[in-house]
Amino acid sequence: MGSQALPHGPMQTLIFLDLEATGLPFSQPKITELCLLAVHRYALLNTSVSGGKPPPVPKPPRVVDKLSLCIAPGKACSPGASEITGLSTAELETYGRQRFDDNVASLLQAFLHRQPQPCCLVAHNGDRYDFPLLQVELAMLNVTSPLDSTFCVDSIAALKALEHASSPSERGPRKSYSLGSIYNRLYGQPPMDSHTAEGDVLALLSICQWKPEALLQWVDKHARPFSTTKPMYGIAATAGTTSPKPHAANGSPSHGRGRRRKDSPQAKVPEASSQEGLLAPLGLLTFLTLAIAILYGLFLASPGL
Ligand code: DCM
Ligand code: MG
Repeated sequence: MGSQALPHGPMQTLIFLDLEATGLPFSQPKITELCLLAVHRYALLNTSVSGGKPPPVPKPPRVVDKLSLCIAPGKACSPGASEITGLSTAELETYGRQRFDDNVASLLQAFLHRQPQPCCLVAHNGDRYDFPLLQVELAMLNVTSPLDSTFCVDSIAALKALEHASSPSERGPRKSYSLGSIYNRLYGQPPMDSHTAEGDVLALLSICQWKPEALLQWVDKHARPFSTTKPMYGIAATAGTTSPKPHAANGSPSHGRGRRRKDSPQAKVPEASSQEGLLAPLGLLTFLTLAIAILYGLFLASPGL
């Protein structure tokens, strides 16, 4: 592909990302763990792709940067989330893990600044889950987003395109594009340490190493600015002191993995403000009517008439 045509140029660093959180069915998840794995595009291209059916799981590049943090979410984990992630709010607090605070933003900033630019975050189902969730956690802080000049792509879309290109005429039952299913399809075995942020990030790296050249071409073409990501939910209800960001209330926030709840407190925000908008002109109209009535009364009572 002609990378010269790209407005941002080829992505120099891919940062594989995975978040664990307090979980469904709660509508406003909070992050319990995050892992970022930064890989230079040439390190990814240098993957030795061996034959075999199924091929062996590729070795991860030797030169990578990794940031993995456990985070106290400040609310309960759903039993299901605790079960699959092995994380509970009580344990995270007992072991002194801190909230998603300004220090996390600074760590992200420092981590990103160490990478050759431009950088692109890659997350599986990132468009619907990881990116909006990370965006809302960052929006709750009083800091400039460390991800303002970073790009992002969803690896589900990438792997769909790559698998389709590799066997375009394949027919059969609808395939699952979950991380575990793709991994199993490509390498004939389940990934290790599923639902830990680091385990999922390593599995994601492995599926992206399946066809590194095609993957990078796809990423360069589809990378979008992270700043275009809408927060997963409005922040007024959760962050008492933080004022809501306009795009959180006006956008169409999604909740959890593909779920939407129309009865969330955020959905009521625009209704409330439109009522307030009506009250002001009504008050003015009442005041003017009264003023005219008084003036008319004075006019009639005036002795000169
Ligand atoms: N999650 C959940 N129930 C599931 C799958 C996921 O509650 N069946 C939530 C909790 C996980 C988060 O989504 O921490 C991220 O999912 P994953 O571990 O697949 O990255
Ligand atoms: Mg995960």
